[in-house]
Amino acid sequence: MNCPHTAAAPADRGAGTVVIDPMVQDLDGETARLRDAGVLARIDLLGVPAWTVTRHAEARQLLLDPRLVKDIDAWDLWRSGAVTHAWPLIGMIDAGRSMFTVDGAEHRRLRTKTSQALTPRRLEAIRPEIEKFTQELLDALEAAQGDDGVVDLKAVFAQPLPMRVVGLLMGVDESQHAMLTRQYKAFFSMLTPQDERLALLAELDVFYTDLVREKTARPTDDLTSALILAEEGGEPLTEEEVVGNLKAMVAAGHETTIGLVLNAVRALLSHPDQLRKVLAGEAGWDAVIEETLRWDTPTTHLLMRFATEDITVGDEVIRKGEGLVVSYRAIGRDIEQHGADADAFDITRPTRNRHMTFGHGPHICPGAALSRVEAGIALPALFTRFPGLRLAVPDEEITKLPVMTQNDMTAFPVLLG
Ligand code: STR
Repeated sequence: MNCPHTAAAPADRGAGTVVIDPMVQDLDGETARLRDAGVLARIDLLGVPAWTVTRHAEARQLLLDPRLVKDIDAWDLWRSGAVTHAWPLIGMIDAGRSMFTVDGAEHRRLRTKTSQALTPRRLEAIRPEIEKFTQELLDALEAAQGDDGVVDLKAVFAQPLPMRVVGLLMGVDESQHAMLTRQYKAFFSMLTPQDERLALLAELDVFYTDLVREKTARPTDDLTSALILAEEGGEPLTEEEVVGNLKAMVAAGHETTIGLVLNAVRALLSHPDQLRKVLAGEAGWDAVIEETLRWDTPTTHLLMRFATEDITVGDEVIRKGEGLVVSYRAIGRDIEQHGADADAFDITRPTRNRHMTFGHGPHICPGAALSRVEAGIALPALFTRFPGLRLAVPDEEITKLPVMTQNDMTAFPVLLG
């Protein structure tokens, strides 16, 4: 086995190690292998060993366990120098100080304003804007049809919509959206050489720091400005913390919702009986959204947490200093949680709301309600405007991007009908 990033010998990995494929050539096969490897499975991430949890109940428990932390300095492989910035996934963990990387009381301090800004009630205020963006992008879809009628639903619709929404929320000017889309695409792609990835992350840091300084000088009514302004009697966030939160919000807000919208469209087009039910009003769009979140999770693997003590899970022990990934795709397919037909897409499934795709515990996704609002607007608007929407290629020809943590497709060519 090739392990360029650690000194650990392959023999240390154990026989049951599932090697996560950076090219994402067989996501369903890999998910099944993870499930078969156990509740807690050993995985190999580009030569770096870690644990992953593959079951709903145990993940829920671990996500509430204060002995697991986000602080990279709790990772033996990092402290020993075995993992360095040469590892292509380091940017998923060493992402600066933010609500994504800090735990405990400090975490609450970093996160409170963001979660307050993203409650369903507060989001009602921007619903008209999301509807407007959606209509504009539906027009753009129509205009972008090639001579053969084919148009890429990803590039023209599913990708720009979440970027506009998170841009509006955080106060990122539209002139920067194409740059951010390009940078995040390169950040997530495993085809990007690591020196380029580190360079683009440094560029993004400069961009976000400039933005925070500008908002400090001239606050507006966006969430970035709110994060800068101190709570009455409270301690303000530092510049680094505001930058960290802003980075996390833009990265998460734009990448994951693309997956949710596209995966839902794909699931419906490949399950016409279920699409018919929704269009006939026999099932709601909320059912489509929740079942898509469970069945085809936007995040396949969430990196990473570290054990500050030995933690026993069934027959296995996560040793102090070892890393744990949460494999949300495998968790969504957990038979114990969702029944023997967990691999089937079924919007009428009784457990469809009982998924854990947004995580659990203190770090549960603060943008969950926002993504549901976005998908809840985008999906019905798309199928109302284009009731004859269909794939322009056979479903098997849709390819995944070479991204190890997100479930994202290269393109989604459709005919609007
Ligand atoms: C990308 C790089 C960066 O600058 C900041 C962050 C922090 C938030 C992370 C984001 C990352 C990658 C995608 C994540 C997001 C939080 C939610 C999102 C992991 C590392 C998901 O895929 C769930």
